[in-house]
Amino acid sequence: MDETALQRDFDATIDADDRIEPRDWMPDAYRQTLIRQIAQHAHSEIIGMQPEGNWITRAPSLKRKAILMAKVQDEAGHGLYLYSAAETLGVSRDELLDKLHTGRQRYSSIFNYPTITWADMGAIGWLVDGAAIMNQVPLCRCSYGPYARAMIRICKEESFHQRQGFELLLTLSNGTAEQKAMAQDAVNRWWWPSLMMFGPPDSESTHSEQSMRWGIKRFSNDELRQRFVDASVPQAEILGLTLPDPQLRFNSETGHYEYGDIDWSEFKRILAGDGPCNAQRMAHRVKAHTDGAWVREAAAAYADKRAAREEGAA
Ligand code: FAQ
Repeated sequence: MDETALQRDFDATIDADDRIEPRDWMPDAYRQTLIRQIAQHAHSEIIGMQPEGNWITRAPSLKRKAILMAKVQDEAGHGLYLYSAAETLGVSRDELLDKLHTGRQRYSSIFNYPTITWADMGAIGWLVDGAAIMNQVPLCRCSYGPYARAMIRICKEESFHQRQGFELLLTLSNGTAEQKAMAQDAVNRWWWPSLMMFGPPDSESTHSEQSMRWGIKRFSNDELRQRFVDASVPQAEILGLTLPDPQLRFNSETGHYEYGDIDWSEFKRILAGDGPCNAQRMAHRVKAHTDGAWVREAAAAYADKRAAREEGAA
């Protein structure tokens, strides 16, 4: 088939809301957009282990430690499914990691903030995982099959993460005055960065229009951000905590909560590499990769040995 016919088939698959699979022809721009987004998503999961990993040794009880360890391991698992999904597009994991380590691919802005108290574990679960779910549930219907399928399991796990964060904050909020103040302080610090996770406003989102046409994104950044605000306000009331936005108010005509201005200059600073923890996150990630070289070499040597043994036996 010539390129025009291939493009016609591709367009028909997208229009019919069917899935594109790895062996199907796809336009190069579609492939590159998916590689960018899936890689950025995978990197976010892996870098996202750091802020919470910081508290594993300091969790206040064995139960909380076990929960936090399981959550951080889940994030590693998500990273692995997502790297595998990206590999189906013809890139290698080494290539993707190299791009992360040399600043040629991004990870989510949210993971450049520090986790300074135990309550941050609750705020991350409730708000960061909550925002992640809001953004990722529609990705279960993404037009690219391997990404959509990976998202199904990821969303189930994120849903558990969100509930554990909510429960942690609820416990603190119903605890001593000091514990409640710690929960409130964490929510104050994580609320605005969580809103930024959805990406720039639609008017400045370079990729949204095309990604929505391709069925990669199903909703715009602002639509998902609004859904998140609408879902979070009643949850904050149940928690007995406030959200740090004096302009937050319910508009009975639209049925949505209106919120104050997001500080997009802070978002841009973080994307440019100048957030509170950008340098620390990258240095830690590169060191972990370098320190783990012997594990990768040993695994490869073992696989070679096994393959040679199996070949000999055959
Ligand atoms: N951070 O044109 P758009 C998680 C960049 S997983 C950094 O709107 P797009 C789980 C964007 O890349 C969190 N950069 O872009 C967890 C583009 O840059 P470029 C990650 C951002 O792709 C929880 C430029 O701005 N989730 O949290 C951000 O259409 C707890 C223009 O933006 C995903 O990755 C940002 N927040 O929409 C783990 C979900 N936003 O390449 C551990 C999948 C935008 O032109 C603990 N990704 N940029 O230089 C998506 O849905 C989309 O990629 C968006 C951005 C919505 C993030």
